[in-house]
Amino acid sequence: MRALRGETTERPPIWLMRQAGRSDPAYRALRASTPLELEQLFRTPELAARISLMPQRWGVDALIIFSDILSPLAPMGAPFVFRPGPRLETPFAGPEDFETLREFDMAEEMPHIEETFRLLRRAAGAGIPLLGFAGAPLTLLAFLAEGGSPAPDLPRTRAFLGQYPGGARRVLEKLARMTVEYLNYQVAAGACAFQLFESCAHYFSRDEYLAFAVPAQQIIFDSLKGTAPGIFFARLADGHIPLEEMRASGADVFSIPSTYSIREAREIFGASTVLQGNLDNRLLALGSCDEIALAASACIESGGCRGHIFNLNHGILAGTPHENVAFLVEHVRQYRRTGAAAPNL
Ligand code: 1CP
Repeated sequence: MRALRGETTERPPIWLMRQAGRSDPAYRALRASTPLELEQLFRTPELAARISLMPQRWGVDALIIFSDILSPLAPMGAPFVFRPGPRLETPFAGPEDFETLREFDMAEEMPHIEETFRLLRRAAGAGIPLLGFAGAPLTLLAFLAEGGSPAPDLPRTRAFLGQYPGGARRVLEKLARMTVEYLNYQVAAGACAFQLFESCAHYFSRDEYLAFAVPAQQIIFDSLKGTAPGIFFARLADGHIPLEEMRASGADVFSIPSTYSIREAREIFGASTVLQGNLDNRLLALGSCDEIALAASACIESGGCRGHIFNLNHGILAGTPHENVAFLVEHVRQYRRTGAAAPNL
């Protein structure tokens, strides 16, 4: 929490995205022991809290709630199932499909979220920050239009945005309002900070991103100002949107790709900006421990232990050896800043 506020820390805190998925043998064993589908698992507080807690054994400094960016779309009338990737039975097409998205009451439809936070806080103890999250509206719209994980050319999403730009703006605003309520609900339930995921950003042109993604992000970060720190993650690295466009979201903290060092990113965002990142997830998957240690130390040095939260460029890749994840967390935990303390931001 001090790093989120831009303060100097002995070492950067570390947490990782999707740590419960794919690479964690404890998670895979729990999945194998329950007949529940993923979407049911998200709605089962005892198990969701147990899964959220699993990364604590590696020594991470924050725990993210086990849920999915697509979860709040179910009570809006668009239930995704995971077989294994996310799938919507009938993908949305025209404005009349998007018109059917309903507003809903968080406490009535998502009580498992509050209960999962409550159980997680009790099990984790008072000292560790809990993180909430949500998907950014344009990313959610792309999942709705494509009916699952979007392919790079986004044919159905582009058709909708191109033919019904006004309708698309209304849908994005509706998704943004829902997301504001959803994140407020998570903060009230115990989230100490939240992350907004614009995971499909790299599939859009710069013009599309500015016209459709940014206004919806702004509604969310503006509305949540003063509640809990908001981290913005946008997957930009393999697209054509410059890093500085992330700033327009109005977030407090930016999670950045590994194409820039933390120091270089500070030149773009401003010296006092709090940044999260950015070890390459491919290096974590494929590198030796020596290579991981070297790159992690360089990343820490670059962040200067001031307003820097250690993370990857994106989530942990499938097939990443569990030992590499444990090694990375331990390496960051063992790091100690040398030299005079950098001034607080
Ligand atoms: O059993 C499994 O294989 C589960 C895989 C899995 C997990 C662990 C999915 C399916 N969702 C989740 C949980 C999840 N999803 C978390 C919880 C925190 C954690 O465990 O660390 C978070 C933060 C997410 C966020 C999420 N879901 C994003 C945004 C982050 C990102 O990857 O950019 C996205 C795009 C999704 C959709 C999703 N969920 C699951 C899959 C396979 C997908 C599609 C991914 C894609 O299309 O790229």
